[in-house]
Amino acid sequence: MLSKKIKIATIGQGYVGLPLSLLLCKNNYNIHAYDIDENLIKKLGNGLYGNLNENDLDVIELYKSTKNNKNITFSSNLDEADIYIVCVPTPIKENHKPDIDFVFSAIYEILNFLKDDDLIIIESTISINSIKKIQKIIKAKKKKINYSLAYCPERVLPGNALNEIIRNDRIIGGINKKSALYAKDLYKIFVKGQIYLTTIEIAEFTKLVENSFRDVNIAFANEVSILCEKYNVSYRKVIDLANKHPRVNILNPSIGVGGHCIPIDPWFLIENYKKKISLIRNARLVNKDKTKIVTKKIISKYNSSNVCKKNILILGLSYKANIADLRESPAIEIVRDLQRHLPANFYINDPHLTNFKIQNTKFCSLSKGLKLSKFVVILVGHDAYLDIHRKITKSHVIIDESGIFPE
Ligand code: SAJ
Repeated sequence: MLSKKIKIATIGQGYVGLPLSLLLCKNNYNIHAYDIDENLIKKLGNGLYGNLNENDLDVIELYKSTKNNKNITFSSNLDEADIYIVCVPTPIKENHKPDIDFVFSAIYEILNFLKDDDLIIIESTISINSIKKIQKIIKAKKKKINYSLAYCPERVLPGNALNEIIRNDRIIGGINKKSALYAKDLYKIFVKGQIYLTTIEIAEFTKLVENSFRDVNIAFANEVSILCEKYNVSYRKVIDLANKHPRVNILNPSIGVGGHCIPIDPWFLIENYKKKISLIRNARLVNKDKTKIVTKKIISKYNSSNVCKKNILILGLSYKANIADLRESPAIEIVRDLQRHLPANFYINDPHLTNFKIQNTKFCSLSKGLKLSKFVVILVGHDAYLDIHRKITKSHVIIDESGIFPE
């Protein structure tokens, strides 16, 4: 059992870092919750839960119950600790090159405090061999320090964060056995799933392979839907029946793949072999292309439709159903493209979004939108639209790209 005297600094209070800080605090550990975003820290210090997804109600509850706890300090300055956990974003650059500068910056900050026997954990998604680069940075500045370093990639599903942080199995790669075992002691505090210890390289690969697997499988579903539509056959029925086979499990076709992870991590994985590796690269392109195909289809249906086309109602804007997260949302791309091509007023409904604006569009309630617009496009299958077929009239044209509207 890890001593309660240990001080833990979490770096990055996003959808991974904040629940982690709160969980450790709830377990009576002393947490220094650090983020460079001063506004976010002000919010968190003032009882507002920052960037949390409204669907992660359990995280919000946990925040409310821990915010006055003396064991947690929200700060925009890093402080000295015994364990540092890095949970910062790692985007890609324009040319699909991984950008892990935030991780390196975090390491440089940690170096100001690093002492013997400290543990550094990286949870952020990183490219292969990043940990080796981190070791070099540390060696160059603090050659004599005897530290531990582990890679424990996050597996949190936005919209179900707390549950997954606690219940999912975890992979821990250590630069040596001592590092892996120390990190395991930390995760044992709150992880109810299995904890598997391995090498750094295997852990680096595993994280990227998980998300690439999902991307490739979504691409397969998207290609099936494209093919079925060419033959005017219901892809939903085909996939439903194919999935009755005991070894077939096709995912859901969509308007494309959004979020901060799945559209990005395959590029991390194939970073140095883009020309040699075809399936993973092509899956990425299939999923990107699906968004364009959907846009073209909507434009063509709009042009051939006879209903009043003054107003268009778009249902759903987030990157997937039932969350308020807009990162890399294909729906936003589609709306912007439609605006360029169609001479209509755009009304948008998304029950999960407040305070979000797209230029030259109006947000409205579902009932108002249905009153104003006869041409309706469902982009994201939020549960709130499950009974939409009961709310529309014969004068509406529904283009359903979410698979929620009864066939
Ligand atoms: N999607 C489909 N069809 C499907 C399932 C998803 O088109 O059948 C689309 C969604 O609409 C969305 C995108 O894929 O646009 C990604 O959604 P998701 O639910 O598959 O995944 P994320 O990005 O929310 O979270 C993923 C998870 N990874 C895996 O399931 C392998 C999560 O466990 C990771 O922790 C997270 O990435 C991450 O941070 O890496």
